[in-house]
Amino acid sequence: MILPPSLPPFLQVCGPGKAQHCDKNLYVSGICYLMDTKHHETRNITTGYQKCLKGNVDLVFLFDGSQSMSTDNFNTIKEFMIRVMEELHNSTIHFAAVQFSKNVNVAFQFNDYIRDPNPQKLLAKVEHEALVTNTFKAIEYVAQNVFTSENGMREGANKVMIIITDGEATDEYNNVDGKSIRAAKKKGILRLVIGIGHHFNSTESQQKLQTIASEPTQEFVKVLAGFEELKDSFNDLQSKIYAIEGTDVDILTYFLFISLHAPLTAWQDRIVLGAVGADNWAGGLLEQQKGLIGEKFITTPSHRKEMDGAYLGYSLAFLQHQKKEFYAVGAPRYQHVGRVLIFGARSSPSNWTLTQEIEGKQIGSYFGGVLCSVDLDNNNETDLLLIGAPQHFEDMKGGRVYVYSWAQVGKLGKETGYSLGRFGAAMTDLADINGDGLADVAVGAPLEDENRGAVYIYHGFPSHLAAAFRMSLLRATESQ
Ligand SMILES: [Ca+2]
Ligand SMILES: [Ca+2]
Repeated sequence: MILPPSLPPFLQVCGPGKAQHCDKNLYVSGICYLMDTKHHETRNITTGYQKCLKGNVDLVFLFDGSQSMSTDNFNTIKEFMIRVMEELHNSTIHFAAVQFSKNVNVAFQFNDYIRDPNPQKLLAKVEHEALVTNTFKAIEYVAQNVFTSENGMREGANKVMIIITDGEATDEYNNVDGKSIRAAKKKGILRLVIGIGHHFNSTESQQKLQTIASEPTQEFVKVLAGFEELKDSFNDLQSKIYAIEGTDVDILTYFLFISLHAPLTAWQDRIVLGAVGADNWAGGLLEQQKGLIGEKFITTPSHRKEMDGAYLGYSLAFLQHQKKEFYAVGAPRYQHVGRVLIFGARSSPSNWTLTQEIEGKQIGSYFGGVLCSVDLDNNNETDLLLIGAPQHFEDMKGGRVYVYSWAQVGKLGKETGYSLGRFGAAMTDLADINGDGLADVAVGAPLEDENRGAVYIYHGFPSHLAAAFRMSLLRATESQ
């Protein structure tokens, strides 16, 4: 449970670990409740929650059986399809599968699946054709001859074609004036493309994949470096399929996870939540807007591959500079070194634009895992942003805090060294504790002194923080 700053006159209580069941799958989507002054629940926020399994999906695997693929890799594709069907067997999804190479070979139709939905049996007789890559011919064939009611397609079902290939099409002549793709579009078939292997290293070859995928193509083309990665792409595919089930085919939404570490806070009339699991753990922020109606997802301008697994939204701080508002958002696993992204409000308060990125320096340091904004002179202008990298390690010192002051990034001073102290794992701006009118800051190092922990106090100056003095928590307790 998290008790974040509240939106008067409410009390917010959040359970970021609240899970949602979809079939046999569990999604940690989280939930927040708003309580009134008598602690009655007035409403709940289940942001990012999606109802599951609202509509039928008829899904065809159109898989490559060309010569360029080894038998092992061909079998990896078969195993992938079997896994998808097994995991999703207790759903409203029906499957068919078609191999393409020189010819189009239907492995099984929807009717076959309906009669006996046993993936192992259905794919048992599939043999690797190992000839050319007639992708366009196959797409047109499937649109016209597999997505038919005679073969078991259901009226009104969402139609999905998953095209798995390791090379570019060798039959452009089968797509004159886009006729092959047009046949699929005419039937309203959503095309997801998985391109595997070194053939797709170049931008040009990736662009060719985009010509067969649905739009927006960045959402419907997935390029994997090798066949091994196919095994790990089930969750991503599943979330895309589930998103399709309840929506128009051209709208692709995200499953949003609010992790146990997700920050949540309220400013003015907004509630902002970290959603680190969104979009393949790239993460992002969810902003519940004024009056708590509607929500906005804030992330990098377009999905960038290097954001996968970055955990954006793990930490969050609100900044004000020259009367403008900013969100500083931590992505501590960004490319393993961590990064802080700063989003600024442009034109209207809810139109957020990425304005700056502050890079971590050391692999595994969890740079940006903790953030703290400091207004030294209490004039509603943020003077410093403290960025914790609690697992930074250098010169036998464990943990480091960087000080960002709009123009530059410096380091917070600390003399003593405890290699595993995790200095910077917790930070907060305090009230003015020494009576000079300037805010002071506390930084925790919870594992110092053989896990006894210590707090460092930094007194505020007009534009910086002074050198620290250390307070051992254990001694503080003993002296009571
Ligand atoms: Ca200030
Ligand atoms: Ca002070």
